Order: sequence, then structure tokens, then C-alpha cells
Amino acid sequence: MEQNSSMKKLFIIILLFTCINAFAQSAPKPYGPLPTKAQLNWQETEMYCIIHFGPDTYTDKEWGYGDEDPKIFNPTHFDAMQIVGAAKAGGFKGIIVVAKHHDGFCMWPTKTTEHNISKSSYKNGKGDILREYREACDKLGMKMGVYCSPWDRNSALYGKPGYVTDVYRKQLEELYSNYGPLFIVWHDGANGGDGYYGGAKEARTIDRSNYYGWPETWAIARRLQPGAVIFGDVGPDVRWVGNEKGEAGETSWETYTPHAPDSAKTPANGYVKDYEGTEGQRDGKYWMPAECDVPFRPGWFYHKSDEGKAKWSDSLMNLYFKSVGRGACLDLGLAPNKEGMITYYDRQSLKNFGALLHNTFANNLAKGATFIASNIRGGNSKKFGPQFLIDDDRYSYWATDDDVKTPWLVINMHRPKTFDIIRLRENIKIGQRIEAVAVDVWQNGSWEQIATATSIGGNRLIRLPKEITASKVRLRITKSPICIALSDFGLFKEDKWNPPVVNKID
Ligand code: FUL
Repeated sequence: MEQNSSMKKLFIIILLFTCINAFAQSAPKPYGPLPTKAQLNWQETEMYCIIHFGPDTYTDKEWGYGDEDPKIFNPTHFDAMQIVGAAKAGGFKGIIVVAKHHDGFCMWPTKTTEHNISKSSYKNGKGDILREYREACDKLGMKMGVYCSPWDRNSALYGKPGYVTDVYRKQLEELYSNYGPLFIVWHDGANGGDGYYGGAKEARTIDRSNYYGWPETWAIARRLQPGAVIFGDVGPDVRWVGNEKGEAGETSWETYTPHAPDSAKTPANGYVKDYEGTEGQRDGKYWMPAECDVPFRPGWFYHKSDEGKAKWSDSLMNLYFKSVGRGACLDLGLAPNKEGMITYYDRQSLKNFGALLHNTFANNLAKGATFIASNIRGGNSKKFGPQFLIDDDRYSYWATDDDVKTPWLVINMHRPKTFDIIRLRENIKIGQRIEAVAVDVWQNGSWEQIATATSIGGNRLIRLPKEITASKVRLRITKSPICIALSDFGLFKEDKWNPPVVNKID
């Protein structure tokens, strides 16, 4: 009898232990807002180019008035393969085609307005720039997105309800239906002002909160392009970073709540406290990471006077650290010339940048390291161990027990390695968790702190002010509201070769 009851007790203890263990080994609970599949795809894209080409290329303007004769659009050598290829050589993974800018000229043969490519001289009115980009993207394995300006300085209907329902939304439907899968659809906040407006030549203002009926307008993308993220000042998937310098905040949260300047009104594209987009907010209601857009040259469109003024590859490298390195994406504005090509100087800079990036990140010096972690979730190193930090999978991760929020990790490389970049990534599928970290190196018998960083998220690059040589590195998570799920730890040596600036201008 007695033996029986102690057997029972033992059984219950084992059962309890197994349950506790199983619980501790279940994946960490997600924290806060989470990314969608389209947002994950966007995050992985990291860098893409927005391409401005249209009547402004021929009039030397940045914002056409809307009265341009379509005949002036007449590229003699438009070469989508060359343009998309230049972006690809720079390490960019996609392009956004400016399908219509504020001047209202449509780069595809739309049914919504006469003011389109079919009335131009290009290919005797038989051309379709969108189709040519699509084909080039497919051939080169690049993603494609579109920007169709909501503000239309050509349309007589602009400012009236009919413009949104019968023109703008119809244009979006055409673009989203006829040019294959898009990874992003882009809307800006430049809305209303003076323009041609079918000959009225006047200033038109709109109610920025309500005119475009954004929720209904976005619904078209959801219906026709479910794989695309929607970009705008107010997202809803990707937010504007609040400047056109290509820089996210040193701290930049993936989460954000857009606020209207007048808190009684609804925030909308062009009507938001855009400066808040630079850092986002830790307690933001939505998963809405930042896109950093910046023109490659001084202007978004080609101007002969900007020739030779594109950012050189070392500047592009700086931008990379300030955007992609802060959990955002970089959107660089390319400007084909009047012939319809990217000029030599710009191509050289892109090519050099692509090489610098490739050489810098090809070799993770932490590969082959062994780890000692202060904690591994449920003691289950097979499932949650730090070895996942160096496996090239953005989502496999090292996790800690629920109550362990500030763990440390020693990375032992067993022989001295020289590096000046530290890369950290979280498994953002279960949210942005880590708020602050510190990194130390073992030097002359003690730990010496070399860096700290905030907001980790999808990607955080710490660019050290000088090279460090060490064989042991320690990562300390110094602030996290919940147990961690870190997916990547990398050490890299930046390729700083600064190729001479080319003089050839064509
Ligand atoms: C802005 C526009 O006003 C600029 O002309 C440019 O297209 C930039 C990318 O977006 O809102």
C-alpha cells in the first residue's frame, strides 16, 4: 500500500517536472505589435531605389506644373535593364517606379487620362515604361513597387471628389492589376497647391485628413496586391522617417502611432507630426518601421547641372549605417537622364558601393565561435541556444527564460579577430523586445566596454569609431521588458577602400 502511494507521488512529481519543463521550452510569448508577412518581406529587402523619370527630366524641374506637352517625353535610349542593373550592382534588391509624379503624366497607357505616355513621342505612343521595368526586374531578380502621386496638377478634377473615385483609385487599380506582384506601394504627402488643373491654373487645397479616403484607397492594394506593404507618412505598413536625408534616429523603434498636428483631426499623408517618424515610439500602436528616402543626386529628377554630384560610395556607406543599420530600409532616388539611362558617374558610385557592402558583410568573424550564455530558455540549448545567432537565418534565435530579461553572452572566437562593426538582430516575428545592449571585449585580463546601443529590432549595426582586435566579446542585454529572442550576432570588418572619384561625365 505504502509503496504504491510513494510510487504515485513520484509519478506526480515527474509529471509536474515534465510539464514545467515543457512550458519553459515553449516559444517566448510575442510582445507588442507584430509584423505581417509583407512587412517581413519588406524588411528583408533592406535597400531599393525609387526612380524619377518623366516630363520633369526634360523641363529641368522637380515639380512639373501639369501643363507639359506629352510630346516632350521622348527618351531616345530608355533602357530599363541598364537602370535596374545599376541599382542591382549597388546591392539594391528592388525598385519603385514613379508611375505618375505631381505633374500628372502617366508613364503607362492609362484609360483614366489623356495625359499619358500614349500621347508622347516615345515609341510613337506605343510605349509602356511600367511594362519595361517589370520585364527588367523579372530578368534581374529584382522586386518592383510603384509610386503614383496622389497630387495631380494636370487633372481638371483634382480637389473634387470625382478625382479620387474616378481617376486616382482607377489608376491604382490599373497599376496593381497589370504589372505583376509589387513589394511596395508608395504614397507621399505633397498634396494640393497651385497647378494647371485642366487649364484652370489656380491653387487648390484639399482636406488632407479626409480627401483621399485613405482607408478605402489602401483597400485596393490589400485586395489586388496582398503581398505589398503600403508606405506613407501614416503607413499603414511602413512610415516615412520624417526627413529626406536618408537617416533614421539613432534610436528608431519599429512601432509607431501617427499623430495629426491638430489632435482633434485624423492624421493622414501630408498631415502628421512627421518628425515623430524619425524615432517612432517604443509604445507605438502599430508595427510600422521607417523607410529612409533620399535622392542620390541633389534633385530627385535628372538635371544636367547635378551631373557629377551624386553621392559617392563612401557617403552611401554612411547612409547605409544610418538607415538599414537602424532597423529601417534605404530608398535611394535614381534619376535617369534625358536619353533614359543612368549616367556613368552615378553607375560607378553604385558599383563601388555594392562592392564595399559585399566585401564588408561577406565574412561574419563570429562564425565558428563558441558561446557561454548566462541563460538559455528551459536549459534547452538545442532549441533556444546561442548557436542560432550565427546560422544566417534571420528568425532562428537564442531565447531566455521568461523572467530573464538582462542576460549576457560570451562569444569566444578562440583567436584574435579584428572588427569594427557589430550586427544584432531580433527575431521580429515575435516583436521588438530589446531596448538596450552593451558590448565588451576581453582586454588585458578584464572586460572593457566598447559600445552601447538602443532599439535592436530587425537590424542594428554598431559602427565602432576604431578597429578592435579581441578573441572574446561579451554582449550584455541591459534593458528588455520581456525575455529576449535574439536571432543574429555578427562581427565584421568594414571595407573602407575609397575608390577615386571618376571624372568621366556623359
Ligand atoms: C516627395 C515629392 O514631392 C518629391 O518630388 C519626390 O517625389 C519625393 C520622393 O517625394 O513627396
